[in-house]
Amino acid sequence: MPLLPRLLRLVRQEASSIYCRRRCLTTMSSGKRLRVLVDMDGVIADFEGGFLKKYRARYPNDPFITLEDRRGFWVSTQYGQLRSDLCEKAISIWESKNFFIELEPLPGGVEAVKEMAQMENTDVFICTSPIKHYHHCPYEKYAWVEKHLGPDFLEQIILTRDKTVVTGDILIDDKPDILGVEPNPTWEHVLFTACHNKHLPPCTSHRRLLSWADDWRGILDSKRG
Ligand code: UMP
Ligand code: MG
Repeated sequence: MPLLPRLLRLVRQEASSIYCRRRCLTTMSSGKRLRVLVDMDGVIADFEGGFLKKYRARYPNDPFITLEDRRGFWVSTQYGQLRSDLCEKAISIWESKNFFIELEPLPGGVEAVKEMAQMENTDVFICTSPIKHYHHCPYEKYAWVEKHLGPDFLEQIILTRDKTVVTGDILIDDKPDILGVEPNPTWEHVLFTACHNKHLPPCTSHRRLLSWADDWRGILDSKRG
């Protein structure tokens, strides 16, 4: 590698390691840092909108479900109920190359996450589940974060199919039931409203964030010691 890019990389690595050490010292001295886990699909990246657009383009003669009529977290399940062959057709959309990287950001999400990351005593992680068809999805999730949140945010990505084993104070996520091997996750799940969950009855165990225009700052403040 030529000298200048190598030097730039070293400077960036060193800056990042100084930053990590500083954050670690703050945590040890006060223990007051807030750790926020932010989901990607359905929270900052428009999975449902991106799916519907590409599904209709690829299968113009097949029935589809409007976002208004979406019910239940699993798109493939609802399409399978519409007609059994549509389950596989739905899956073929998000298994395709460029599906995840081309998702549009949801309104205000990128700005909110960037603002959160600048807040004092606050650590933000993008906590997202990749699909098991791994050929494109994990790579494209990293590329999406780099494109919309910047290269420094690559440090903040947690790819996991089990979010219950990740520790944090808050998990902002559109999936109503987040289950895994840990029966008592450390985080409070704040349900982010999406087309598939907006009809669910108010649930006493979840606070909701209706959109990024809603009071996310207040929710974070409520968790600070
Ligand atoms: N997903 C499916 N099937 C569906 C809908 C979504 O496999 O019917 C995938 C896409 C994402 C993941 O990779 O589920 C959702 O991730 P989280 O937003 O829960 O992290
Ligand atoms: Mg999600």
